[in-house]
Amino acid sequence: MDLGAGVRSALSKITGASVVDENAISELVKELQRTLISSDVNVRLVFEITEKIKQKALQEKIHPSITLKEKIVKIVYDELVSTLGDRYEPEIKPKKILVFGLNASGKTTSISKLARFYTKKGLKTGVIAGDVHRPAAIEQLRQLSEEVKCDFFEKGKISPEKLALEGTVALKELKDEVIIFDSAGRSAFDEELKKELKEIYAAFKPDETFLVVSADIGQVAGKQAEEFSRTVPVSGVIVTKMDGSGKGGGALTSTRATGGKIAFIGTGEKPDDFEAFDSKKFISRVIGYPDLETLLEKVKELTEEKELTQAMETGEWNYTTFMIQLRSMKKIGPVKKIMQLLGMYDIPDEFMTKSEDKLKKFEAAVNSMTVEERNKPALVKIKARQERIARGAGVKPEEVRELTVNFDRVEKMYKGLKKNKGMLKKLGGLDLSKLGGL
Ligand SMILES: Nc1nc2c(ncn2[C@@H]2O[C@H](COP(=O)(O)OP(=O)(O)OP(=O)(O)O)[C@@H](O)[C@H]2O)c(=O)[nH]1
Ligand SMILES: [Mg+2]
Repeated sequence: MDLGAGVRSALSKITGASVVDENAISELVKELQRTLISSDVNVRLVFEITEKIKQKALQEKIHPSITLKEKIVKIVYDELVSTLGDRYEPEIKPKKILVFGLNASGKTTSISKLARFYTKKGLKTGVIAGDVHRPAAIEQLRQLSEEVKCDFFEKGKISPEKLALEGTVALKELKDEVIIFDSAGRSAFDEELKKELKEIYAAFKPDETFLVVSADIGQVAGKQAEEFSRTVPVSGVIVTKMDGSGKGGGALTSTRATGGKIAFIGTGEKPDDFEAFDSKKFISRVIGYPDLETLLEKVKELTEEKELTQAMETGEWNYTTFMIQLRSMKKIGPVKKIMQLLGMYDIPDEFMTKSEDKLKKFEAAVNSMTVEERNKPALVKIKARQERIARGAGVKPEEVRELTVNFDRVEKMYKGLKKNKGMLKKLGGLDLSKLGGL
């Protein structure tokens, strides 16, 4: 049974039970233990995780609008998410990336996936064929780079350090912003591999380094991450073949347990079968609870409500709260009428005519921002950043500029409202959906 099926089956015991008592919780915990151990998660870690779940399930208070069963699903979700760590947020900026790992772990495939990923984010990308030992490797990378439409550099069988230097110069001439080096695999982590890796690292001077491991090695992934990071710094681990292995749980948790960061996961052979690791998204899929989305949505709304009220009260907006605001406005319909009802007549028309299309573009632009940009709206004023965001979102730079103008307006509007406390209260606590028919 794979991790998802096991966790789902364990949870179904709770969600199907007529009463959720200590017995039901013990049953859930036992089944979770079985399924985590069978996906090769370290036994000690399994007991730590399930003990926490048990404690929280028995002790934690719940929000009145959440049922006991929902609470338990949420606790299991939270605990598994926290075991796997934060989401990896790739920095969308020019950089050099070195990729390494043992034989057949999926390095070359992952490089083409990375190239597609950064190209989609609006950065011009090129790859260097650094696996000079296996003749077919160069051809494999050439074909993949054609498929994902990125630049490609090779120079046959010269030393990898020379290749790193010459490749960087050549690809920079082509105006490539992201340069990725494919290194040769070895069947074992031996002295030869260490030496070559160190030399490439010193010559190439990468900004990011990814170790590639295949999910089917389970817990061994953690050991490999540890070994490699003693030779060169490892900024993230790419776990491939998550689609075909029952040991993915072990590969992910052991990587985390040894201090590694999971950067991407590979979920198939095609260039798009790849995602920046997001433990929340991943665990949602594993849990697959039919109403999980609704439940998380409910919890999220409670949190968003809080964030929004906070932004309104402090007048401190960022692009995350701004998008929450725009989305909630979309839900409520004729905003202008409501605003007028509240005595606000001077709302700019562009702000009001948020057609579906524009909202989608704004949303795409916000998604293409880095976390820092979302939190520091001033950064989005910078022209180069606007251009990059636009490329990544597939919108025009003018549209990103328009977004910043709207952002400023909303911020200004709420700063104005802040002076008028009564009005702010009305807006904050207003269930505008009830006014939809105005
Ligand atoms: N199902 C699946 N297959 C994958 C994934 N990633 C890579 N593969 C397959 O794994 C095999 C090895 O991939 P490569 O990218 O050639 O591995 P490598 O690490 O570059 O191999 P060497 O250069 O020989 O060391 C290929 O058949 C890939 O198609 C994945 O996420 N899912
Ligand atoms: Mg390869």
